[in-house]
Order: sequence, then C-alpha cells, then structure tokens
Amino acid sequence: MKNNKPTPGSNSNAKVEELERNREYSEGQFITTDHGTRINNDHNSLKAGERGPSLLEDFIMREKITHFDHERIPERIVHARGSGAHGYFELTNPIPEFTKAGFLNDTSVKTPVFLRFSTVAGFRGSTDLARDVRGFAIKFYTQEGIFDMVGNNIPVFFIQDAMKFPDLIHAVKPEPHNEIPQAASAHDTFWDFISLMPESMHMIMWAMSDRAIPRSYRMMEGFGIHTFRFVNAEGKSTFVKFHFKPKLGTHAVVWDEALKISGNDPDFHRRDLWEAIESGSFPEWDFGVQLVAEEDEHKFDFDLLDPTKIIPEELVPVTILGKLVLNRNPDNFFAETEQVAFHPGHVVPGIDFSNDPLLQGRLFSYTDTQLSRLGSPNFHEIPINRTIAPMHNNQRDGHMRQEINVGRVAYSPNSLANGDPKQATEAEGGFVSYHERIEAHKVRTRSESFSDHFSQAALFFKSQTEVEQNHIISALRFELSKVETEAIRVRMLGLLNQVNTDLAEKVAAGLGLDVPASPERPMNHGVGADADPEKHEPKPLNDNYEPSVALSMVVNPTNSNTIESRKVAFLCGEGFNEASVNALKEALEAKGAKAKIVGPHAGAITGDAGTATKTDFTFFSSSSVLFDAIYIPDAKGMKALEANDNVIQYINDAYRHCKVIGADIGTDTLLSKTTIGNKLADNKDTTLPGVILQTDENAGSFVTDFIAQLGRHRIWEREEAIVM
Ligand code: HDD
Repeated sequence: MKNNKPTPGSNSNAKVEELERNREYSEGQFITTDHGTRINNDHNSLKAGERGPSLLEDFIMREKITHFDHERIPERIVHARGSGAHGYFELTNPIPEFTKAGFLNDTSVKTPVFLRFSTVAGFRGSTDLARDVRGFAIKFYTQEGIFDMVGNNIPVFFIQDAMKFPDLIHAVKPEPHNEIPQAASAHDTFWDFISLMPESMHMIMWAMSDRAIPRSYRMMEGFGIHTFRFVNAEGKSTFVKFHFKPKLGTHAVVWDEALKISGNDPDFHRRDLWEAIESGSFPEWDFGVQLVAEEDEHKFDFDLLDPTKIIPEELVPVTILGKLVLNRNPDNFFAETEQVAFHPGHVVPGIDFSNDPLLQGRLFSYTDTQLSRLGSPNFHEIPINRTIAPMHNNQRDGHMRQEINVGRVAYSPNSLANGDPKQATEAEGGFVSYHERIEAHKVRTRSESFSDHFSQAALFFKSQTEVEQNHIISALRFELSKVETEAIRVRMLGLLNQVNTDLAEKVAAGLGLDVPASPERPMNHGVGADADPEKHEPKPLNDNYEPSVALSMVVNPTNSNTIESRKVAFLCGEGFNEASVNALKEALEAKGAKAKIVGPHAGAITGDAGTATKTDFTFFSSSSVLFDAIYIPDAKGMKALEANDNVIQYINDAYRHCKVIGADIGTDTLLSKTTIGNKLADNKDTTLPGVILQTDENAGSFVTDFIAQLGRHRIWEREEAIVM
C-alpha cells in the first residue's frame, strides 16, 4: 500500500504533482517482495541446513538478485554524464504575432519544465570538469504537449550535416583500442578529425575557450543552436533562435583549477546544482529569442541553416520572453534524470523545424536511441517523460506497456468507436507542418552557402578580452601537445592560421613548431568521391565583422556582480578571531553568499571568545578550488597554520586562480610563506589586486571591499601572462 503523501513544499507544479502517482514511500511500511508478500528475513537465503547449500526454491532471494542483475541500462551514447532538476517557465512577454504556441501566449500559465545538463564525451561516472561542451536540454510540459529544447551551452556545433555525427563522436570518445582518454578531447583521433574538417573551426574557438569549463551549470548560457521556425495563427512563419541567459552571469573556472577540481570533487557541478536548489537559491535564466522574418532569410553573410554560425546579437537582438527557474531536485536520479528522454522532434503547434541538415538528422536519431537505451517504444510512458496534455492514439502494446487501452478499436478510420480518437483541426490545436514550398533535385551534397568556415571563428576570437584569448591559446597548446602525430598538429596550425595568424603563431610556439606556409587541403571535405574538391574549397576569411561583447564572458553585458550562492572558505585555526569571522560571514550571507568554516580537524574548533564552532571542511579534506574566495582570520593557533602545507597550498592556489583573498591582521607570517609573501617581498609598498589585507585603517571598508571584489568573479589583472 502506498502512502498518499502530498508533494512537499510550495515549489510544486502540474508535472511534479502528476508524478505523485508513481512515488513510493517506505516510511512505516513492511518490506515485501515485488509482488507484495511480506518478508520475514531479508538477511539470509533459504538453505538446506544451517551450513548447507542454498535452495532453488528461495523465490525471495531469486527475485532480489535477479532484479539487481538487471539494474543497469545502457548509458547515453553521448551526454552520458548529467544532472537534472524540475522548475517552471513563466512568460512575461507574449508573442502571438510570431507563434501560436500556447505557452508563449498565455501569461497566466506557468509551464513545468525538467532541465538536464550534461557533458558530451565522458562516461556516466566521468568528471564534471572535463573540457567539453555542456548539454542544456529542457522539457517543457506544455498544455499542448511536450516541447523539448535540446541545446548546448555553446551556440554553434562542430559539423554541418548529421551524416558526420557518428564520425565526430567516434573521434572524440576514448580511442577504441585502449579506451583512453576518458572525458577528454586531447588525443589524436579527435584532432585528426577536426584538422580535416574546417567547418569545425568556429566551434573549436568556443570549445577551447573557458565556456568549456563552466564554474557552475547555473552560470552557463543555453542555446537552441539551430534556426527553428515559429508559426503564428495565420500560418505565417518567422525564423527563430533560442537563448537562455543566466541570472548569475556566465562564468568559468581556470584550467588548472578544473584539473584540480576533477580530483577534489568530480561531482562539483552536480553537487553545486543540488545544493543551490536545496538551499533555496534557485537557478534562473531569461528565455529569449532572436527573430528573423522569412523575407530576410538571405540578407546575412552566412546561411541561417548552417549550424556552425551564430546571428550576432548586434545584428538581431535577443527579445526576452520570460524566465526559467529550477526550484526542485528530483526525488530519484535514475527514475527522472537517467530516464528522461529528450528529442528535438518533440514540438507543439507554433514551433516547427528549419531545413538545417544537422537538425533534420537529429529528428531521426533521438527516438531511435531511446529504443536501445530505454528498451521499448513505450518510453513515453516513463513518468518523467509523460506529457501532462491529454494523450490518445492507436499505438498499442510493446515491452512494458503501462496503459490499459479500453475498447476493441485500435485503428482509424473506424465506425465502431465513432471515429475516436479523432483528428484535431488546426483551430482545435492539430499540428500542421509549415507549408514550405520546396522544388528541388534530390542531391547528396553540401550547399555552397555553407563554406565560410573562418569568418565567425575570427569574430569569436577577436571578441574575447586578452585574458580570454590567452586561455584559448593555452587550451590549444594543451590539447595539441597531447596529440602524438606531428602531421595533425601541423594541419591544425594551418587551419588556425586561416582564422588568426597571431593565434596560430602563439599556439605554434607552445608546440615548438612553425606555422605551415600553406595549409594542407583537407581530404574530401564536404564532398563525395566524384565531386570536384576545388568547387568546395573553404572560402577565405572575411574579416568584416565588428567584435561582439555578447561573445566574451568577461565583458558580457548580461553579467551582474551578484555574489549570490558564491562560496567563501574561512581558514580558521584554533582560537580564531570570532569578531572578524562573524562580521564578514554575516555580510556575505546577507547577500546570499555561503561562508564555510575550514579548520584543522573535523568536529568543532573554539574561537577566541570561547564559542565552539563546527568546521564544514578540514584543510586536508578540501581545497581552495572548491571555493570562490578565501578569508584568513587571525588565530591564537596561527603557528599551526603557518606550518601546515595544506594551508599554504590553499592560499597559493587561490592566488594563482585569481580569487579574492582577505586576510586579518596577524596573518603576515603565514602570508610570507605563500606566493603573496613572495610578491610583496619584492616591493613592500605594492598592493596586490584582489588581496585585501585588513589593517587598523581600513577596518570600516574591509567587508564592503571584499564583497565588491568577490562580485568581479576573478581578479584577471593578477593573471600573469601565460603566453610569451
Ligand atoms: Fe544530440 C543527446 C544536444 C547533435 C544524437 N544531444 C543529446 C543531449 C543533448 C544534445 C543536450 C542530451 C539530452 C539529455 O540530457 O538526455 N545534439 C545536441 C546538440 C546538437 C546535437 C545541441 C547539435 C546542434 N545529436 C546531434 C546529432 C545527432 C545527435 C547531429 C545524431 C545524428 N544526441 C544524439 C543522441 C542522444 C543525444 C545519440 C544521446 C542520448 C539521447 O540522444 O537521448 O540521439
């Protein structure tokens, strides 16, 4: 018997309530077999005598072990590693002139959503901090059916045609002979493929940028990537691109930090999402669209159907429609996050496809993959995948069918059931595909309008600040230095040189190579065996684009200096200065940040006023890479801190990763043993950016200074030139 417990909390919605019929609560219940027989002894198998063999008759043990043996399902072929949460979309700006989709027209309805974030290449248990694209897949449970927006945190893709997707994924996944490396693109097969695919160059710029090592899932943009269509009630279509802009701004970690987080907490992003929602700090995005009238389809330098291109926001601004909020963690990871099945082909009236050949191929792939992953065409009946709109059709049976379709009729047309379930007219909400006129030859080719591969790659690179450019150069050096085949490195330098010579030369210097004088012609790129490759040569760079601030994370206009949910480590020794800890802690918490006490041991330490204070972490069990800033109060036990290598490492890493560091009076000797001490030793009068040392004079402004610096996310001016 199930408890019919109400869904707890106010953060419920129509989908969360609908899931209640599948929730199971064991509290106060007897343990039973799958078939309801109460179990008397769950610890021992049935045996012939105390020391005798187990009996085949033991239906209880057989059932338990059989179920266990079959617990696993195939992981996703891509995006295997991920995390999800429930929430809602709230419309503030209805757009009936562009789309008839109900959830984009009716401001009185909050649409339930389930969002799954993911990395692409790694296995289910791989680190969250891999350099990789992040998936950003949203299931909108609308009243007219499910709309899935299956996007990424990067607005372009590696390839232009779905035909190349298996090749791309085979190249990036661990190499097939030894299954190395895990969750990393830094290996020969990936760069071999990329170096022969000039169309990937724009995406490579993004994937080598800090966008590929986000600080948090909550601090990433989301993009639908392809151009889709909106269709209004009059049947008029408008091209549309989907955008999600995070309320907390778009932020990343630095590469050295990513490497260390992978060791310290491979669940860093998963934990961050979970903890933020549990603590009521709900992740939020503005949902916006770029709209292009059908008549303007050909007015751009690039093809709207080419998924390796953005529409710069300076050309078409993003119109905000409303906000997306995540406010509830799943009850069960497997049931919800693992079994959720997304599909770009799940659309509702008012949203339709463009002819982007990458999108068109995806429309096949996603249902197909669920059949092998979830095992049956009935995957839509799995609770998380169930629509909240009425669902009736003549599809029947199959493995694990849940629905009990009543009646003798499972066909259409029929007269025995009055023709039901009946077709819906357009006015009744029936989906009618956009009446696009198509007159064409059947050809297996790539449009010539898809052959400008370098201009937007160059636009992206030149829109970055110097720090961000340096990070791209370092990432390329890192990745290509892991490639063993020199010819691949050289081919990549040839391609990079077509994007930006300075970039190519700096990467080449890190590899001890020269940029090749003329790039090698890629083999059969985008053409069939009989085609003339000359005709399909990539177009040379057209450098007419103005830099776009929307592409930089550092100067991105949507970034605010909020410190909400940022984590600050307080490195406290025994007898720490309680007054200074409390003053900063209270001020941080008032602004929604989290203060964590890190001490010499687990349990509690005692402050200078005698208060026993619980430590959240120890110097040994944590690291500054898990925090956004550190503060070191004075302590009676300062000597022990000064002798502790973990404490010194904490401070050095925080300094190297450009984080804010605050230190109390009395910490001079400790700091003198760190990078900070070395820097200050050179010049006693120097102040180090983002290092705020408390003095008698600045007592009044210390806390506000610390908070202001934390709001900058990183103190980039501290970063030493990594690139010579
Ligand atoms: Fe894909 C999963 C995003 C191209 C085939 N894809 C998947 C997920 C995301 C994306 C976010 C994970 C969904 C989840 O959390 O369950 N994929 C993209 C984007 C693409 C893209 C933004 C290009 C713009 N994908 C793409 C192509 C193909 C696929 C061209 C095949 C031709 N993708 C799949 C898949 C997956 C998938 C194999 C694996 C698991 C799944 O579908 O449900 O079918």
